[in-house]
Amino acid sequence: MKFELTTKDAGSKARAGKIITDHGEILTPIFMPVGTAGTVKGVHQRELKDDIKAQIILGNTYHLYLRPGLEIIQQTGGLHKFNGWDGPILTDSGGYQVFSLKEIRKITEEGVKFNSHIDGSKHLFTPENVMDIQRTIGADIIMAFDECPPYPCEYDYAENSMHLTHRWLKRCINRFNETEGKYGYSQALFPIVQGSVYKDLRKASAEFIAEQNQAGNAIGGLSVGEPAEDMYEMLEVVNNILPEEKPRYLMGVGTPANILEAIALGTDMFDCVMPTRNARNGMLFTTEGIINIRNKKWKDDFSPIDPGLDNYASNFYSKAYLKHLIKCQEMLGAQIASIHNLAFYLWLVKQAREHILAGDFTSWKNEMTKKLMQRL
Ligand code: PRF
Repeated sequence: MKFELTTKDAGSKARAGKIITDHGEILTPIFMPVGTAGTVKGVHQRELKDDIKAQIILGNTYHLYLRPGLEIIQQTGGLHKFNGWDGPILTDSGGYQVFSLKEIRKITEEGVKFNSHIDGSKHLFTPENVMDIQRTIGADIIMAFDECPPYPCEYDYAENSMHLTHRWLKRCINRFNETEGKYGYSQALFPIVQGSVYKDLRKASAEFIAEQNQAGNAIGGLSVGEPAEDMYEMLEVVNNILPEEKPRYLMGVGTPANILEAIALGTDMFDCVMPTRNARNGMLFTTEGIINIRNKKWKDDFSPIDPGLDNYASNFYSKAYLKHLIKCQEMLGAQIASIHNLAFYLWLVKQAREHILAGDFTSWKNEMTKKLMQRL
């Protein structure tokens, strides 16, 4: 994997760049649709590619390891072959998912013992086996095994947890370096900064992560319930330390406004379930603001979902029709809404990139933020 920095914005820390993987190029800043179980829920690969114009999608180690399991994925030649998406893929390490299991997990120095949410069976994730599992899944970018502390979190817990994440990272890097990709293309490992909402911990973590000299770096432990201002403050500290010549990935963030602010603070990659999860509940992000499509005001609005986007689904279907589908819990409703919201997120980061290149990013961002968060 390689990263080229194309342009730095004069009025903010925003950057435009290009990530080059063996499965294709990614123009940054970028949003990555979440495909937890090897599928972006409700969206065909052809729609992802041609309608949404996704450049990279996510998969998740925890879910893929439990189902369909590594044997099937290895047998088919990796996740790209299995799901038919031949563009870049990133897998999260499973740590975050395991931690959200709460009652059914135990953290030790060795790793995390957990019970499957599917059948209760017992499993152990360690930094080593999580590297092996991600080698087998075969994503282009794989994530280190980390602990994401909850919010709020006492200083002592956050500090100990950060050191554990750092020790685990060393073990991840050792295993990663001892092994190689199984399917003939290369993989990059991104370490993850932690440290909760404590500036000195974030600084120490970012310094440790930067020293590991991997191809890119990630920022975890944010957007877990803390005020947005705290998240921006942590991002400022961390992005000042993480090397400029490598991509910075903010994990699990966020609203359109969060993403624009994080771009302004020098972040390049994002993922979040928000566009697809909210779509299934009828909440649409549009170029004019937020729509609750279940609201009766849309029942006879036959205008396209969002003529401000140039993709098929957002222009072909009317608001009234989508309201009807969602109201009746028709599968097609969830599909159209998911495609639309993802197309919007991809449009947003593309616009951000174009305004960074054009040199008017900050004024565009300020106008856009006001518009995007208003409810229509
Ligand atoms: N760690 C990992 N994945 C994550 C997070 C994290 O801290 C977050 C936090 N927003 C989302 N996904 N490994």
